Amino acid sequence: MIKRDYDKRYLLGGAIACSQADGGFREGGKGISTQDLRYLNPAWTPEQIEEKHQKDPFSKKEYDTALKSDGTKYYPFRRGIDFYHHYKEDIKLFAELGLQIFRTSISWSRIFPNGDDAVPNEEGIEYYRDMFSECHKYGIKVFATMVHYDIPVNLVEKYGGWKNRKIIKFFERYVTVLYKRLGDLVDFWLPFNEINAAKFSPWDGVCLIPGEEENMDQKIFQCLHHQFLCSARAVQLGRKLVPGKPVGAMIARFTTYPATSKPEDNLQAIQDDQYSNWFYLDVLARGYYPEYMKRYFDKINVHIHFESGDAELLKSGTVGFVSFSYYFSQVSTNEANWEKTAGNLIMTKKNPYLKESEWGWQIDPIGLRFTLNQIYDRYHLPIIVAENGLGAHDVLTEDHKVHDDYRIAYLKAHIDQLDEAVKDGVDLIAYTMWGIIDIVSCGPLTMDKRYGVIYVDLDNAGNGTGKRYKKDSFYWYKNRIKQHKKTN
Ligand code: BGP
Repeated sequence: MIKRDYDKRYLLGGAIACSQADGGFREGGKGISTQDLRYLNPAWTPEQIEEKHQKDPFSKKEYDTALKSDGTKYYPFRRGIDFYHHYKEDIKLFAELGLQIFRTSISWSRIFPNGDDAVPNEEGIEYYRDMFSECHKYGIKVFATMVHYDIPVNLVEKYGGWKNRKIIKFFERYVTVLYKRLGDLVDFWLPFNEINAAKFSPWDGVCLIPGEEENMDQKIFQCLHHQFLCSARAVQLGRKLVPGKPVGAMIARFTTYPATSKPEDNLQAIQDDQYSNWFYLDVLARGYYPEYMKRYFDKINVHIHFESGDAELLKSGTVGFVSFSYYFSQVSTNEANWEKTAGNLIMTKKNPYLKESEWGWQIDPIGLRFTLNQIYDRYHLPIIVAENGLGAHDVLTEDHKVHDDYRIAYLKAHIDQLDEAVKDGVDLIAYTMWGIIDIVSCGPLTMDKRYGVIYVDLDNAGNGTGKRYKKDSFYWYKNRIKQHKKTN
C-alpha cells in the first residue's frame, strides 16, 4: 500500500512534459532526443530538410543551431515555452495557485546525452535538482515521468531504439541515476507516459521511423515488450533505491462505450477496450500477458520473443499505482461505416450525446467517473489522473486577460466527477491537470491549442514576449484548490 503523509483527500495539481515545455534543447549538455525532431528520417537530403524547414518557420532558430553545432541533418521542431530558463518564475506561479503536485518529465537526453554514455551529464542532474527543490520549497509534490516519448536519438540510430533488447540495460543505468541522484526530491515515479502509444502512435511511443512500416505490428509489440521489462525493472530498482516512493503505470485512457445494446456492439466494445487499454495495464499491474491477447496476436501474426527470466521479471515488477490521461470517451460498433470524429491521436465514432472541443474531442466528464470506477474495480490500486484538460484557442485581450469560461466549465465538470468517484470508493491519489501553463501541443505541434490556466505570450512561430499572464481559469482553479484543501 502507498503510505500517505496526507489525508485521504486527493491532491490537485498540474502537468507538463519536457519536450513540449523546456526548450533549451542544445543547452546544459543535453543530447538530441527523438522529440526534438519532426521525423528522424536518415534518408532525407539536406535539401529536403531545408524545404520542409521553409514551410515551418517555427523551428528556424533550433534548426540553425543544430546545423551549426554538430553539422547533422536533423530537423528539430519543438521549442517549448523556455521553461528551461523560466522554471523559477513558473513554479512561483504554481505556488500562488496553491498547486499540491506538479508532474513533468525528465529528458533522458539531458541525463545521458547519447543514452549509452558511461557517466551522466552533471549539468542535467543539477537542472532537475534545482527545479524539483524549487517545488518542494513551496510544498509542491513532484510526480516525474522518465520517458514521455523522448529518448536520445543516438539510441535509435546506433541500436534501433526500443527494437533492441540492449536498451533495457541503458534504461536501467538511466533509472538508477534518477533514483540515486533525484530520488530524495521525487514523490511519485512513472517510467512511461501513455505506454499504449506504442500502438496508436508508434512514432512517438516506440520511436519507429518512417520507412519501418513493414511488419509494423511485430515491431510495435516487440518494442513494447522491452518497455514492459523496463517498467518492471524500474519498479524493482525503485523498491531498493527509493523505498516508499511509488512507481506506477500510465495509459492514454480510451474510455469505451458500445454504440447500442446490440450484442455485437457490446462484444466489440469489450475487445476494443482490451486491445487499446486493458492489455497494457494488465501486464504492468498484474504481471503477465492476458489470455485474450494470445488470440489477437495469432490473428495479426505477432510473436513476442520472450527470453528466460522475462515472465518472472514481469511478475515481480508490478506497479504501485495506475494512472491515465483522460480527454474524451469513444464509441465502439461492429458496423463498418460510421461517422468519425477526432480523438486524441485516434479517430473514434461520434457520440450523439456529447459535445466536442474545437479539435473534435468528445467532452465527457461522467466518463471520467466511469473510468475511475472501472480501473479501480479491476486492479484495486491507487490512481492518479495524470492528464486531463481542454485544448482551446484563447484570446489575450489588450489588457492582458484571457476570459476562458469554457475552460472553467470543463475543469469544474471533471473535478466534480472526481469527487463523485471518491465517494464511490475509488482510491484517488491526485489529479494533475494537463498543460497547467500553455505549452506546445503534441498533436498539431503549435501554440494555437492551449490548455493552461497561465497564458504564455508566444505564437506558432515562436514569436512573442514569452510573458506569462493569469487567465480567468487561474483564479477559478486557485479558489477550487483552496476549497479542496479546506475539506481535507
Ligand atoms: C497526450 C500526451 C501529452 C499531451 C496531450 C494533449 O497524449 O501525453 O503530451 O500533449 O496528449 O495532446 P495535444 O497536445 O495534441 O492536444
